[in-house]
Amino acid sequence: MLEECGLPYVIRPVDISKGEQFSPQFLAISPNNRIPAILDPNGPGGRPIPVFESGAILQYLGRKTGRFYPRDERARVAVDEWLFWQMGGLGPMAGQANHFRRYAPETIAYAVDRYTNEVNRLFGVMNTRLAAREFLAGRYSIADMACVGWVRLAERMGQDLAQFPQLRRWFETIRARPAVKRAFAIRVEAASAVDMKDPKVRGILFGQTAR
Ligand SMILES: N[C@@H](CCC(=O)N[C@@H](CS)C(=O)NCC(=O)O)C(=O)O
Repeated sequence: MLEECGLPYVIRPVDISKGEQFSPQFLAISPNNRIPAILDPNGPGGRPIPVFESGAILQYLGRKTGRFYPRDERARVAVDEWLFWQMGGLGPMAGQANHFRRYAPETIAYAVDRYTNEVNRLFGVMNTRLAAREFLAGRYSIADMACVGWVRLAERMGQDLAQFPQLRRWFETIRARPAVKRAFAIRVEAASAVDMKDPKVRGILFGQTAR
């Protein structure tokens, strides 16, 4: 969204494998100890504003810039539907599929099947939706931006886009956008170096309870 809108930004990596998401400074911005979060120095009234949760960030930037988030109520409802569909469905289910397929200490067939099938079902819902329109809510919007990252990782969730021709066409269209190319090219070196088998890392990421 930042690339699409040409907004200047600085990436401040939060190393969640080292527990940086629990620092008081980060929790003041993102009380759920999760990334992403933003700090807009030029928020409402010219004062800084922190925003956490990717859907809230996208809506905020959409309202701020007037781009990719239509003002017309019917069009906005359609964008919200698909944005919340991602936040409550695709994101969490794909996250769990990824977890049980790649990170669970032993293979639990029931969990792998449950979440792999659910991602397959959700990809099917998108595929059907995209048969009659170019993008999820008609025109390219923050709803597409919210979903594309998970579709990009289809293989990790045991999915083959060949089963979903409309979804693949949508993905190729979005991936060809210059702003998306720039965003997908961003690499945070420390992130690729994390050893997900390290017991310390696993304890921080997968052993969380209430604090
Ligand atoms: N619903 C959140 C999900 C964010 C999320 O799950 N972030 C993960 C990384 S992909 C995280 O920060 N994990 C840190 C932790 O579990 O402590 C959103 O859409 O912003």
